[in-house]
Amino acid sequence: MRAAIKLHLVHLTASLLGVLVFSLPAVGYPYRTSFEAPGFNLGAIEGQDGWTGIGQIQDASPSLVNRGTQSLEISQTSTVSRSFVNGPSSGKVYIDGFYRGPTISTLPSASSLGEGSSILVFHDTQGIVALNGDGVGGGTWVSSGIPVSTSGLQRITICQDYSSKTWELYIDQVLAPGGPFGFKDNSITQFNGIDIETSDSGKGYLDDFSATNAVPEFFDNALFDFSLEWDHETGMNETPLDWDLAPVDDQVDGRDLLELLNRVLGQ
Ligand SMILES: [Ca+2]
Repeated sequence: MRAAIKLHLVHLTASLLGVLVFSLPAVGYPYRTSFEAPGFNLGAIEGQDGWTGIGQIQDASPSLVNRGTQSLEISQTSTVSRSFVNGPSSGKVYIDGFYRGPTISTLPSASSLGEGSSILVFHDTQGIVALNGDGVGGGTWVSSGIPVSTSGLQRITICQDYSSKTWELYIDQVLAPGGPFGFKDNSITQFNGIDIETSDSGKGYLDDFSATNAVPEFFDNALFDFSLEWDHETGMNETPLDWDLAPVDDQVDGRDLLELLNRVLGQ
C-alpha cells in the first residue's frame, strides 16, 4: 500500500513511508471529519479515528480552526498520516481540507521523494507548488503563484483522476494554473492514503478534511454544460469572452456565466 497524497513534503524516504503506511489500521473511504468531539479528543492524534503520527488535536488557536472548536495540529518536523481502504481505482477522488503549514526554502528533487501520486509543497518565496509528475517517479515543480498564508487557513482541494492518472489543484476554490498534473508514480492505482509532513520552520494545522467522490460544493457553479453557449458565442465571431477560468470540458466558472449573461443582455 502506498500513500497517494503528500502535503508539504520535505523529506520522506521509501522506507519511512513504508513504516508509516503499514502501521496504519484499515479505515474506510469515503471519509469526512472536522476533528471535533466526540470522535476526537484534545491531545495526541496517534490512534484517533485511524490517524497516526506526531501531532495533536488542539483548541488553543481558534484562528487555526475552520469549523467547530478543534483542529489537527501537526508538530514541527513531523508527519501525520491516514490510510484508506476501498478507495476507487478509477474515476475521480476529491481531497479537500483547510490547511496552514510551515514553508520550505528549497524544492526537493522529485526523484528523492517516496512514492506518491499528488504532491504539493509550501515554499517561502514560490508559494504553493504542485508536482507535475512524470508517472515514473520524477516530475517538475509548478508554482501556483499563490503565496502561502501567514495567518489563516487556506482551502486546499485536490481533484485526482485515477482513470487518467492526473490531478488538479484548487486553492481557496480557484483552479491553479498549469494542470492537470501527472501523478508522480503511476504505480499507484487507487487512492489509499494521505501524508502531511511539516518542515523545521513550524507546525501545520488541518481542519474540515474530506476524501470523497462527492464534488465539493464550490464546484457547483462550474459543473454545468456550457458547450452550446460557448459555441454560439465563438461561432458569431464576436469578441471572445474574457474567461476568468479557462473552460475545461465545457465547464466554466460562475463568473464567466455572469459575463455571458451580461453580454446577452447587452450590458
Ligand atoms: Ca474543526
